[in-house]
Amino acid sequence: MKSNLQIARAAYQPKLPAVLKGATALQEGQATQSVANQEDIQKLFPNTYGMPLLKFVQGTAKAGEPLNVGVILSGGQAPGGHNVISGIFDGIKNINKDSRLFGFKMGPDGLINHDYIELTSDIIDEYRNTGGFDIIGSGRTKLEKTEQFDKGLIILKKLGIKALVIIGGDDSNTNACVLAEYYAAQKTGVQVIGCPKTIDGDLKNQMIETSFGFDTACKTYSEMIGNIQRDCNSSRKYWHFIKLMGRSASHIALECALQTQPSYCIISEEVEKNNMSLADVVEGIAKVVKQRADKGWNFGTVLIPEGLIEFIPAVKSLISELNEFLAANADEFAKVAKDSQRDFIIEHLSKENAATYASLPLGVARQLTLDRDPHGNVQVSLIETEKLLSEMVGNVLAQWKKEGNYNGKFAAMHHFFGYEGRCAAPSNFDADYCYSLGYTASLLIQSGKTGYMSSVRNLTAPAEQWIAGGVPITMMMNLERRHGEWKPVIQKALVELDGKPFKKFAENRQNWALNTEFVYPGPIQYFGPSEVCDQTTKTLALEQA
Ligand code: FBP
Repeated sequence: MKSNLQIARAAYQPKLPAVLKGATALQEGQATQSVANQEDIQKLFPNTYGMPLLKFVQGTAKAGEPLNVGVILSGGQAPGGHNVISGIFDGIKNINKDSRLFGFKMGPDGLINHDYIELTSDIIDEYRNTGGFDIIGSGRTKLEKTEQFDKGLIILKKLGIKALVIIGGDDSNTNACVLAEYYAAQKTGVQVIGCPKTIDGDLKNQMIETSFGFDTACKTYSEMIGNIQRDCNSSRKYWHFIKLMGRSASHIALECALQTQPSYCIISEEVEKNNMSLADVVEGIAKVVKQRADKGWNFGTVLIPEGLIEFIPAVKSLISELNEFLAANADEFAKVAKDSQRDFIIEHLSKENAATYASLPLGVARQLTLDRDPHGNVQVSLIETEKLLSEMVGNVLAQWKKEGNYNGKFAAMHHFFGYEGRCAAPSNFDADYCYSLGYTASLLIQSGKTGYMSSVRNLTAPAEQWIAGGVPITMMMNLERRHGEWKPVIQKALVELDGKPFKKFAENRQNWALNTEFVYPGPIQYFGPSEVCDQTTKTLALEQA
């Protein structure tokens, strides 16, 4: 059964850039280069390196051949994935009504294991403008071995698939790039196109203004933070420590801070730049708790980016040595009994890193030695930083109390907002943006392109004026250490400390800390005036201002 909102939402027709509504032609821009390590990246991607930027402009109508297309949802869920798929579907059907779309199930595994479903109009209509990735499911398997590519090719050929669209974040689009290169080198005739997804907001650059899902996820978390702030401003007895998803970059925490004006917000990139220790971070929070207590306010909110721990320089150096050590000594480490693992690690690390490791609370230290995800990332969502920080703040305050420097009350509540927002029904912005990304992907496929990411820009203007095209994925690549080896990967976009969103936050945070200036944004609105329903994130608005 569907709610009335779901029924109304299913009928929503996402907006498209004006240029995509009629016949299009492709305009080629300048040849491109990778963001770093140009020579190495060119050597690794001889067939897909240096391609030009692409932009769709008005063209003349021509009959299109039917296209069979495959699609994969890859990595963490992000609101709007279903609209990318419906955009591809409508795009290829518009090219030729006999075109067909196949969805590979549960991420890249579906391609390797030949587990797929044909996405017909009945299925697509069920999922238009809905959140989640459940239409075909998602997964994090890394596509990197030629056996995987060859197995995938068998099913692609069997289904007559001309192109595969990989909807994913930086790691998954890295997969898309590697696959595009391999299929081009093997002259398979199969194209690969990427679409920029991730709530984390760290897949962005000049040509990709934002990844989809960031808008809806941040608005959903900000609604919940606002509700908590209203609660804590009503009872005035708790400090709420709220951890927010965002594995590496702090874009989500920053955007939520701009939307809700909390008492305190940590930005990991600033912690790293200022070479702060965990104790420094804790002291920063404790000072604000004390300043507010001096005013009689024993309440407030602290926003914590999920990736914080990896940005504390001492911990970062520890993780990088641990990664190398664990990659080289996996078998030996697996044989060590659980209760001896801590000592084993301490014995084998350099003196400085061993000391950092020994100073970490047991749970955090243990998490750092557990399995990485398939892309080599520490699974930071499993580290309870919100509890760790509040406990440490409590200790500092207790000490200050003993010394007669603090006279307040400190009671903490903990929250982790991540999964609550990743499958929310997409905001109008994400519904429109995703649909346009999918539609653009279908046109890139028709134009015979491979190794491109679908790009829709000019996003703070009305959708009519958005610019659609493609950006070579190799342009975003650099080399990074993964699992103890140098690998080509898409460069992550971290929060820029000289960027407008951070500056706006930095100018205001003192005021938000010392004067309760909470904002309660309320829930996402789908129907109503444009200034209520179609606003972009503050991050995007400030970046484009
Ligand atoms: P992507 O980078 O794949 O978009 O995933 C982002 C994310 O939501 C992070 O914010 C979070 O750390 C991670 O996924 C959690 O992953 P999982 O759902 O696999 O536990």
